[in-house]
Amino acid sequence: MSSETEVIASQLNILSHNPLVAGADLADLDQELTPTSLFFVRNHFPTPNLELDSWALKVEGHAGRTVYLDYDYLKNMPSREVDCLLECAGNSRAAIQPPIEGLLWDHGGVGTARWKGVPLREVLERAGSLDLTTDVLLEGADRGTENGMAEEAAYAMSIPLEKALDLDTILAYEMNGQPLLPDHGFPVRAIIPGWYGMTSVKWVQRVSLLTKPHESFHEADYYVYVPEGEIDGTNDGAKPARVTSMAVKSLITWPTRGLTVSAGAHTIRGMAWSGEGPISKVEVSVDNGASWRPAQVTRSKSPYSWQKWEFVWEAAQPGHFLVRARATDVNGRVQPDKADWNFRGFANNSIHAVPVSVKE
Ligand SMILES: Nc1nc2c(c(=O)[nH]1)N[C@H]1C(S)=C(S)[C@@H](COP(=O)(O)O)O[C@H]1N2
Ligand SMILES: [Mo]
Repeated sequence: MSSETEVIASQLNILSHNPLVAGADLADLDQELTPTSLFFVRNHFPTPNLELDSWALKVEGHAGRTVYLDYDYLKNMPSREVDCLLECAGNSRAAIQPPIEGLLWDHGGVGTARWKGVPLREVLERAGSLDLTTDVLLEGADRGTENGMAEEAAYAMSIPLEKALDLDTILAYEMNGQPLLPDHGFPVRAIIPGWYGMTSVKWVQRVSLLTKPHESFHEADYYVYVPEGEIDGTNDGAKPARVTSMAVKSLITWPTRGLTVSAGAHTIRGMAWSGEGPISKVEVSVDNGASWRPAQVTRSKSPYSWQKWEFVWEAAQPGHFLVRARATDVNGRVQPDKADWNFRGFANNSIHAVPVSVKE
């Protein structure tokens, strides 16, 4: 492990050492901006350690047009700063019944950071005409094989051109005011606001204009919603849908699971977000879902950040309680009691429930 990786790993719960996969404690996720030391890491392959001297971003247009942009060049291009949440599509997977395939994330595979970088659009303009382009490839410098892959390949994802041209889609070189750490994609990573984390490709070394989606293993076979009985896609030939935009979700950061508190007033709190616009309300239930009351939701400066919420609970009676929180976004999407099951357990936004005891 590099010393930077050790620092990151020391404050997170490690699900895998190499490749590093590590998540935060839910109780630590109650700030609008997540400190880098508490920001989850999700690597599919070993972390590449890249040297700036020999690094340049390869930008491929159509008809063989290629340009290379080095780190200094990128840093001198017009920059943009976005506060953006990233959530791993597998976050909250451990809570799913019946069980699913994949790393058992608790709820700590999410965080919000301040990212600074170059709009991807500006980089694409260096690649010449976009006329034929339908999708844009983002390829990482990390490579390997994992379960299900036919051969070794780089981690790579494509995104639709429309998403690539959004001014808030950036190639970031800073996280929370510092150069990226190796595990978060140094020197440059993509930030794709509103989508689950898998397309925010780290260690980006190649950007390419495409005339159809890339269909890498991770894009076409892994980050897809596989229903039961359709696991190899041979049933009717239809491909399972890709995982893209984040579902509406809230998590309770206090109380923590199993806590005992004394009777009296307590402030229940947590964070809420959606990939499709701000949160319009969060409701809390302390009576097993029989009644719901509105929490106070803080407004966020950024449309891609999460929002803090709070609810004062007058816990008069001793006993055992199940605290729940349910978020709704501006488009009217509501967090479900139980999210639809899929083989890899992606996008689990089932209502979070926390058992708490109240003593005299
Ligand atoms: N090159 C590369 N980019 C990647 C990954 C990866 O394994 N390799 N993991 C993706 C996934 S699944 C997620 S959730 C986010 C996590 O970003 P973080 O580790 O900075 O939190 O990075 C994405 N970008
Ligand atoms: Mo992820």
